This record gives sequence, C-alpha cells and structure tokens, in this order.
Amino acid sequence: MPFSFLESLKTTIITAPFSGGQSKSGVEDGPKYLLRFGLQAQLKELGWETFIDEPLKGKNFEDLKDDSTDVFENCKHPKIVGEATKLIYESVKLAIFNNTLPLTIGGDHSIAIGTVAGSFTKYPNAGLIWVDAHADINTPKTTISGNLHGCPVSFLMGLDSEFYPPELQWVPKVLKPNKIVYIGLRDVDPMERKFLQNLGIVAFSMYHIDKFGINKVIEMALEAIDPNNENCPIHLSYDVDAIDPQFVPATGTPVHGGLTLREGLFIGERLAETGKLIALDIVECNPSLGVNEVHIIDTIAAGAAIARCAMGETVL
Ligand SMILES: [Mn+2]
Repeated sequence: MPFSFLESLKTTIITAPFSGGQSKSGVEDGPKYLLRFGLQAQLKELGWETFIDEPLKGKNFEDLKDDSTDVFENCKHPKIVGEATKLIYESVKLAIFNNTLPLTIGGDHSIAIGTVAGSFTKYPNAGLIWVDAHADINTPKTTISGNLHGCPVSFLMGLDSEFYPPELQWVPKVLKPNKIVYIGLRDVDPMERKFLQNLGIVAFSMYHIDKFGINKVIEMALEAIDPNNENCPIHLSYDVDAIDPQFVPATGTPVHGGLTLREGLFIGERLAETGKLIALDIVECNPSLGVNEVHIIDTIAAGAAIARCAMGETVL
C-alpha cells in the first residue's frame, strides 16, 4: 500500500531557499529552478494534490549572511541558520499534522535541522535515511569548516550540546543513533568517523554499495532502522551530492566516485515501494555552480526525478 501513513495523496512542497549553512551562494535558487522545471505539475501527474508553503518568504537571509558578525566560536551564521530552520520546522510540522507529505526543497542541508525535527514531532519512532556523500554529523566543537550544513545530524541528536550557539538551542533532540542510516558516504571527517563508530550508527559507504549492490544495501538500511518490523515511518533526507558529479555537477561539495543516476533513483523508487515514506528533503542543488547550461539542467532534472521516484513514479 503506497504512502500508508497518508489518508490520501497530498503533499506540501516546502520551499527552503537558504544558503547560510555553507559559504557558496546560489543554492538558495534551488527551489525556484526545481519549480520552474515543473516539479509541481509532475507530482500532480502522479496523482498528488499539491500545496506550496514558503516559510522563508520575505526573509532576506542572503543579505544577512555575514561571516564577521554572525559567528559563534567556529560556527558560521548560527543566527540565520537558527531562524531559518525554525521557520522550516514550523512549516513541516503544519504540513505533516495536516496529513500531507512535506517535500522540502533546498537550499543547503542545514535545513534538515528543521525538517527532521518537524517530522519526528509527529512520528517519534520514525527512521531517517540520510543519502549523502558526507555524514553531516560534525558538531560546533568538531567542525573544521564552520559550515553548519555539515552539522544537522549532530544537532538533531544533541551531540556536544553544551557547545551550541544560543540560536540553535531550540532544536529538539529527536534522533537516536539507531534511527538513522546513511547511504552513499565517501567523504567523512576523522571526528565524524569516531561519532559513527562510538554511537554504533549504521552507515553504508560507496564501498558497501559496490560490495553488496544498491538493492541489498537498502534492504539492510530498512532493517537497521526498524529491526523488529514495527512499521516505522521513514523520513528520507536526500543530498543530491550523493550522486556522482558526472550526473549531478551543480552542487556545493561534489565528491567523485558516487552513486550512478540509476542507483540514486532506485533508492527513491524502493522507498516509495515500502509505503512508509512520511517526509522527503531534496537539497544542495546549486544552479550557479553549473559551468554550462547542461550542468544546470542535469542537476535540476536529477533533483526532480529523485522526488518523483520517491513519490511513486515507476517506469511500468
Ligand atoms: Mn548533506
């Protein structure tokens, strides 16, 4: 039964045009490009009734991005990240309590602080599938770059919480280490690797995908977040940089040796098939990092295709 946690196929497309979790501009244009590409019409075509919410509308976070005033220890932009993610959190909560599936389109991955906090408020036993080249589990204490898009998982877990900037202390610690699983990792900082090991977090790197194949990896991932078959709902947080830059070039932190486009889409298709999806994020499409028009189109088309696959598109 597809989307068994919904009464009917309704989705709220939540735009999250936010770039404050990292230093490159352009990722705030991701939602605009995805919508211009026809994402809403494509979802309607799949049978979804669609609503749009723009929680950051009227907020000019781009102009507020300031590396000299908005800092806390080594963290960049905690004020705007705190404010933007809180607005996204409220929007996701509203969408999910209204029995719609929140599809949040970013924006950089810091926005997942808000999306996961929102979805887990309704479904505290949910599992989080984090598809990404990176683990995004640095803390304000361990981050080298200071970019908060590399920290959302730690905030959701409350790791090193005594070092949090005041503006991010609102984040509810909803995520337990046994309720997240990673797919696609290939660039993990030494301190992040320690967190994964010490907390016993299940993570499938590109090595595991090569070794077992993507289907088996997803089976193991599903089992890891729901070992006793308790029909746990699934939040999928999908960073497009999980897919190899040859298919998805216009993204902020590309790493070679990633998923093929088909493997990337299969994750969406397979999760849709479980019927357990309750929330979806598509992040880190940055049109301004395309060297040419083809790069931009490939990246946006891949982002939209991931959303469609995860929301029920099948070939046959
Ligand atoms: Mn990420």
